[in-house]
Amino acid sequence: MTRIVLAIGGSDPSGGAGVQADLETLSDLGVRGISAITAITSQDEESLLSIHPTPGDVLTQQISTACKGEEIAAVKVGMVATKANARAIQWFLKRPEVRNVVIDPVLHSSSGTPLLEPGAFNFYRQQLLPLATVVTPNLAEASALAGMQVAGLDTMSTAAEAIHKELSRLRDGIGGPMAVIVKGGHLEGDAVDVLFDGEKFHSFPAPRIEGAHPRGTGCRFASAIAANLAKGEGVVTAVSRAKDYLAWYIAKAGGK
Ligand code: PXL
Repeated sequence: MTRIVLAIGGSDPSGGAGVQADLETLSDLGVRGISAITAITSQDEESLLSIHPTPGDVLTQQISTACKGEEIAAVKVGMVATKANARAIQWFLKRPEVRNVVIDPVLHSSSGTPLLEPGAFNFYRQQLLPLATVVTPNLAEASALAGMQVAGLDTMSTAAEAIHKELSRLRDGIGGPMAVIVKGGHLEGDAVDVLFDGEKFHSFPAPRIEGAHPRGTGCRFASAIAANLAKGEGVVTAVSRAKDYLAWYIAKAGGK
């Protein structure tokens, strides 16, 4: 049976990032992707021209209709855009049957444009993120979430533990394992990611692939984790295989 993964995020018409990249990844990994759009963006490799958020009730309708009668094996959340959307997603993630939730805490585009309205940050962090099974901040997002400068392996571990601690405290009766993985893709040298699952640290080193810097690697990484969780893999295996997928994707995009 083909597993179904719901991708919630922004539309990127160029297909480099956003829900289009999510659906491509899910298809590559042999699961069926369904989707709900939080914002319509106009962008390509060079620039982000506009962002038009979806009203919260329209997002709720999309999620309800996409999931009607379906068994959802995993959910991936990317760009959320507004507080109204964060509320709509929170409502959905609190359903008892929802499991395997991967949240990529997208705060800014690669060019620095906010992809979450600043007034929504506290709600997002306190009400939405604790509903995740896996959270995948990059260095800048980990810095914002942990309230510290994250710039190397030591600080990545400290931040992963601090974010995990805060989210565990806020989980308020939500069971099941939770992991925070801080992505080191923007560091010099090897692309090492650091995961903390509440008990142990795991590091995922990967040689840097020179020559290619495709957009949307964060979207694809989180979607690949969601696809692997949907197939029944544990978190560490799901992340490790998502790294393999990303290496393949970056090499295909022109890396060496
Ligand atoms: O990679 C973050 C991201 C997520 N979702 C959308 C985006 C971007 C980055 O530009 O445009 C829609």
